[in-house]
Amino acid sequence: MPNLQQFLKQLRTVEIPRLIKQSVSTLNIVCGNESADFDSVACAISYAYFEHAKSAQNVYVPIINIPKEDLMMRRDIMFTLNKLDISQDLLFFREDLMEYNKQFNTINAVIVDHNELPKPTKQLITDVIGIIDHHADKQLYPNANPRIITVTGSCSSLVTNFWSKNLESNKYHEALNDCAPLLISAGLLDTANMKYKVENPDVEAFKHYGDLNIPLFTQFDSAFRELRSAKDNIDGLTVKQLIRKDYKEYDLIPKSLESKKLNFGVTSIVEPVEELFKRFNSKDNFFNSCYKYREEYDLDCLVLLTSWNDPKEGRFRRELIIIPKDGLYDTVENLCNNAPKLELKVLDKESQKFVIYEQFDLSSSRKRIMPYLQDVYSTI
Ligand SMILES: [Mn+2]
Repeated sequence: MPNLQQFLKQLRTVEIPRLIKQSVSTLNIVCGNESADFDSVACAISYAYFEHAKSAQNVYVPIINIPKEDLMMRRDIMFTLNKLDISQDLLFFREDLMEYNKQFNTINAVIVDHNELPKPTKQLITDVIGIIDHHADKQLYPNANPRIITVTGSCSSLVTNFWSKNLESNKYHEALNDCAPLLISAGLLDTANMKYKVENPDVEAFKHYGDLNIPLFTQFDSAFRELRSAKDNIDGLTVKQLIRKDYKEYDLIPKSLESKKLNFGVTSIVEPVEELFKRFNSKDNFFNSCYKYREEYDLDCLVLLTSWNDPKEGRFRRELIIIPKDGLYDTVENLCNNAPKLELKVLDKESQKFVIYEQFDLSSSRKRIMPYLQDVYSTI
């Protein structure tokens, strides 16, 4: 069996050209979500590799659902890929998916770490044939097989556990040994070194990892420290890169058809806005870049979700910053005013431009905030 690096190389240079040459009409892909965080990348690549371990005839192309140039901002992912000697050129991105969409009649996708196709790729994919995910179930694609949607800290744990049950033991262990650095990294980051949001499937997956002979990753404490500092390193990024580093778009659907559907771009950032103002020279500079981004991506509102450990106060903190476009400021501010669960308190605002809230509900990250705001928007 080829190692992970060889597998990826063969896909691009041998397997996909062979399908095209033989005029095969269907391509199978495994697609992570459009934030392309470590979990999504690890799940997509590992799932495809396990399929190959099951049968060399099974061609599944793992897609990282962002433009290729956006990967370098995810320094945690780059860290582990470097250790595996996998360069960006061996991976598959949204550009590749757009190509395959032209070359194949049908694109069937196993989607991992999400359970609804995101806007940017919806029109590129014919059908969803499998789902493994840990987000709230949108009840779509009832015929997907597998269709596993379970609460876990990390979706990577579900991928590991699924294949442990669906692959012969020796094949499973051989393949796991090769993709475990990806799965372990995702698991450690998603659970803060198995201390946070840990559920039974995570515990089960980490039992599998513990026996592997890859000390760089199975010494979990040191691996987590290195990954975390790589992930939080935002030095040298532009505001646009910072926004795109961990980013998702959402449509908020209104209660009545007279109201407007809102297109939100939502990014998670690891520093408070005060630090970002300093980092990008001034508050004005920073916000001007944000306005520019909102225009470029044609958003109704850009939302920044910051979170950090505040050493002065000795606690974890969150902020939520709304930057609505002209004419929608009142609508979005009203939405936040009707979201008591988030415990928002205004820190600073400039009418018709932005509001900076501190968010005292610390348990809600983007994964919970956005479905909640959707609920609120559909009732006001
Ligand atoms: Mn995830």
